[in-house]
Amino acid sequence: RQVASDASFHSVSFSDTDHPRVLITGGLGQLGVGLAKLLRKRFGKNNIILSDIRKPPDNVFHSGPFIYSDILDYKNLHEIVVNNRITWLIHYSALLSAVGEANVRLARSVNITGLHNILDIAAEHGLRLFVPSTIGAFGPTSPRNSTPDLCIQRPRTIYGVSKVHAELMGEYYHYRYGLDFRCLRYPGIISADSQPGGGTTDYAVQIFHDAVKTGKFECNLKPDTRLPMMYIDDCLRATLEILEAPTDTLSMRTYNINAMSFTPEELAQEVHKHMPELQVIYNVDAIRQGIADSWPMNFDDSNARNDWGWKHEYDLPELVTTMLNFLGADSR
Ligand code: AKB
Repeated sequence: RQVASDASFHSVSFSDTDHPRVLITGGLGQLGVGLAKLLRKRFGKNNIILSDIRKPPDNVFHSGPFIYSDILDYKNLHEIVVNNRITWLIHYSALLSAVGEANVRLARSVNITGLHNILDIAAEHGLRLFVPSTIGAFGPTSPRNSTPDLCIQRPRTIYGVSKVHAELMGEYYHYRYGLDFRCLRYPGIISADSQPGGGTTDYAVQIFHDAVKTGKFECNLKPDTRLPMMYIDDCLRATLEILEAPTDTLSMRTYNINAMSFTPEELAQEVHKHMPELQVIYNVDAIRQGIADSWPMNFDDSNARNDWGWKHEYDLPELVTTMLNFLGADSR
């Protein structure tokens, strides 16, 4: 764990030292690039470092600092934090719900062992740490309509179990070591220019791509499966807001946030208003359906609204119009 004395030679150089210096792990997933863009606007391009174990596409590589980081490699992570004088860590690396069930060992290692490295590094260097949690941190014995911040959490996916673990460990480190841990439970996030990977709520992204490309959509959940959802711009803004919230406004360290709840049928009806020719068929995937049936249908985010002023901007009609415009559909 020794860092070479000339390490700063290899580090990304910063022009603006007044702002936080942010490392985003899992940066090439659904949310990292969008969050980096938002944070770079606010804090300066060079203060935000995206990281992942994958090779970035050209446009991402040229848009600001990118670095290789493997959250399972403590030394690598430690060097990055030291060499780049990181002050905020945003931990997006995780396997999502459906893909986690297909690979429990890998999910356990990335989502739990990886988090332990992140927590230790954040505590050791006094970082502000943001870790997203999810509606998936609840389970069949949680109240589903509506689900408050504090209630029974007995998820039945490795993803959910790892996220409850992250919430509890982050809060424990906060109370035990003073770690500035901040956590939002995201609903299903819908984005046009970045694809989610292996989630149960992904149908609500796929429908737009298929509607525009082929005019046909095969849904892997039942038509009446209600889940909380949010447009990506709201999600990224909420993340920036909790990161910037003054400490004395936070009565908790883990908050539900929400924007809307809908079923596949309701989403399809809204898309039909713009594209009446869209064909939707239902071909239910038992694993995904089982997961969705154990998750909240409506999410109570009143604490986020009261404590630090959370307010969503996109509801269902706005979401559908925005997605179709973005994907270049002939919106009527
Ligand atoms: C998933 O479906 O696994 C994620 C989530 C709701 O956390 N999108």
